[in-house]
Amino acid sequence: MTLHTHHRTCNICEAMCGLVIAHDGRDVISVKPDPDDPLSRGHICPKAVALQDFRTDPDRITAPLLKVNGEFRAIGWDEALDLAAERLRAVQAAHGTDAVGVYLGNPNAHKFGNLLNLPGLVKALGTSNRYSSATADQIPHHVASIHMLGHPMLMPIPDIDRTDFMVIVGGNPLVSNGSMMTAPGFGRRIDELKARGGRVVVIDPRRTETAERAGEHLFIRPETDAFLLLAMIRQVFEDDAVTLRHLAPLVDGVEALREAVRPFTPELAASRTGISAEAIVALARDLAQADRAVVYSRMGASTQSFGSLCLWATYALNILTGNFDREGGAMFTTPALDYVGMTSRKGKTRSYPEKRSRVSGQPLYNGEFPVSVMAEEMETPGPGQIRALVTVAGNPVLTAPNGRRIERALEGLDFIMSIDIHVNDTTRHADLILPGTVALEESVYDMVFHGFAVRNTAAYARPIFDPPNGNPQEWEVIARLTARLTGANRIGPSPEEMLAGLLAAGPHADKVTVERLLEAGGAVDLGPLVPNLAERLETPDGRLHVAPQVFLDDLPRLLAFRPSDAPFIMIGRRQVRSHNSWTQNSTRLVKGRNRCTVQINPADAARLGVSDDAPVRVRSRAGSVTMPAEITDAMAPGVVSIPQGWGQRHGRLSAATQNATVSINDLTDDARIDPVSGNAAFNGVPVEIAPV
Ligand SMILES: Nc1nc2c(c(=O)[nH]1)N[C@H]1C(S)=C(S)[C@@H](COP(=O)(O)OP(=O)(O)OC[C@H]3O[C@@H](n4cnc5c(=O)[nH]c(N)nc54)[C@H](O)[C@@H]3O)O[C@H]1N2
Ligand SMILES: Nc1nc2c(c(=O)[nH]1)N[C@H]1C(S)=C(S)[C@@H](COP(=O)(O)OP(=O)(O)OC[C@H]3O[C@@H](n4cnc5c(=O)[nH]c(N)nc54)[C@H](O)[C@@H]3O)O[C@H]1N2
Ligand code: SF4
Ligand SMILES: [Mo]
Repeated sequence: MTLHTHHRTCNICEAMCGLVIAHDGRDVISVKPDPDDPLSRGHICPKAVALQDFRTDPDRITAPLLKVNGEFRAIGWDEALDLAAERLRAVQAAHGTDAVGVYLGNPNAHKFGNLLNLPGLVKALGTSNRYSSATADQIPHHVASIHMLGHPMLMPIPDIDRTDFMVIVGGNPLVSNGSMMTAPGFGRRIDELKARGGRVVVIDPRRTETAERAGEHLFIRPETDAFLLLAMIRQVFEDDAVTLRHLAPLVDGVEALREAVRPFTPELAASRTGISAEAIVALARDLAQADRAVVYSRMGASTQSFGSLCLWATYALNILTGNFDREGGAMFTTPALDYVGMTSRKGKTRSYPEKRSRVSGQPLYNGEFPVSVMAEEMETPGPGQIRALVTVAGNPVLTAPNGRRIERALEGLDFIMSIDIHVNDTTRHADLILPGTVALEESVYDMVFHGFAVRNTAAYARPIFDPPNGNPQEWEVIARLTARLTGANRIGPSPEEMLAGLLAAGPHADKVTVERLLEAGGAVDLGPLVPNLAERLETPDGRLHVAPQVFLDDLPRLLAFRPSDAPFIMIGRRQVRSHNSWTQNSTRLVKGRNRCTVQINPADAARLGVSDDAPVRVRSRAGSVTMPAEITDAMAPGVVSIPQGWGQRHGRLSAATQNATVSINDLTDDARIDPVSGNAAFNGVPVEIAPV
């Protein structure tokens, strides 16, 4: 047996950990962290070891499956691709191009072959009914970037390795390994920050793993973060502590911002957030006085009713305190494959939102509608109604708000086709499933997350194994389907050829080529983030906008906010040993106790007469579930937390967990959105709880 050593980036989550994989050409022998990786520095999590399980998963789809009389049966590739193109075109011929909807799931963001080929497929379909996990997850970030910086993907990234003071609002990077902030080994990064004499303060209705490690935590009532952030901005003005530094010549709107935040006194914020006015003032002062500081907001701040206001206020705080585009603050990457540069909007005036949805008029940004409107767009008759759906690596029945409604809507469609590795709660409704390929069968270059990383690096690796059954790689499935739709007689260049061209056009073309990355084995270091906003800024007028009207217009809605009188407010959480809805088939990840519990504060549990591990019924406007309670003082009183990603109801995907789990999205409500972005408010759901 010959042992081979293979370096590659793990592409399950955004952290991009460097792996060293030993294999014999047939099987993986070991998966170890790469201590020399300049970004992950020897960090991995348990999911990396499971990469081999996704390949050998006995429940994986390994041939195209066609549903005949309610049962899936394997068919050949040519038949499958012809049929897919024929059926999709037939629906469009009968009902118009928008009658085909497209949903692109989260794994696509991590698969560069898909990222390079999906735009062609979407263009061939020509539909405006487009959705993705990104429109479940992060529209407020894009909306803030569009209106303030001019480009949806130009993201301010916390320079955690050089900051002295970090405020984390609604993110749990110790578990998630960071999002819109690729920062593998976050725990070590917190420890190093503290060892430099710095501080990390976590704002969260749950005392999270990150809060424990940081050592400083403030409980906040769900969905009230905008009050806190705007009161902090007000305090910075009040203290005359605004310092724009090198950005002063670029910034517009400071006076408008000062006016806009006037009503947000520390006292008002205290009454809404549950954090004392003194603590709010102190937090603002500590932030303004720290030499290098940064505020970072994620899921808890963005997937809630005031998500856009939270992200705007987060950017604004970093700008006003002189921490934008500056070492130790919020900075901008210079990735070797520069997606922002490739899709530059400099000098182009556009109006936003680009469009509004047909049924409820929700905004469209970046060419994709919020997933919160997907069900109504399938259910509501009329021109433009979705009558057929294409999903690629997605599972909206478990991951979109009010997933049961999506499931019912799927049952009414004329045709569904999916590219996936599993029959899951969504693809089981498909008429046709084309098998995708998994990480170790594909080459890997991270097109998206280098753009969000706390350090500039680049890495590329080729596949280790061939796909099963002589199947094509997933990018090729997408390309071949596209060719069937357009009538082209050949497919375009391979992802590797495209990558070579894109790297050659990027800012590190002298150092980073496909050959050099292959030679290097692991990741190549391109250094820490550097101040570059003056060149990166993409607004049509070349200015940095700190008070765009779209956010100011939403402030009356915030001021009108009153705490819900529901007995409990539900929020979500992530867990180290699962990734969204699809890693639950790896026994090594799911074994052990049932982690799908509703966490509840001891005083609340006592009041309800609920004991630890006892089943409770959780009910919302959208639905109800029964699950075990987990009593913990990590929860703020009146708030309960349910993990996302569970509730697999079909096939071995559910059996493998050995436990009856529930989907949080049976409870979330597609009517609860942030109207500025249309993003679902997954957090802050009013619920009732009763023992069963
Ligand atoms: N309540 C609540 N809901 C949430 C969230 C939350 O925090 N709370 N989080 C939201 C967020 S941030 C996200 S990103 C979304 C995720 O939402 P989705 O993208 O819809 O869900 P995933 O679980 O990532 O599903 C991915 C699907 O891809 C398939 N898959 C995995 N790997 C591959 C592959 O290599 N190729 C192919 N073709 N298929 C593959 C899996 O079988 C799975 O069916 O969920 C959102 N939903
Ligand atoms: N292990 C693991 N890692 C993952 C994933 C996974 O499923 N598993 N998913 C990946 C994906 S797709 C994403 S998008 C990222 C997400 O990365 P994160 O945003 O870091 O992930 P979450 O754990 O959802 O963190 C959200 C936090 O917000 C808190 N919260 C809820 N509501 C509120 C509120 O109103 N205000 C405040 N201040 N906080 C609130 C929750 O208690 C929780 O701690 O993680 C990625 N990494
Ligand atoms: S943290 Fe993310 S990238 Fe790193 S090993 Fe785990 S799943 Fe892979
Ligand atoms: Mo996500």
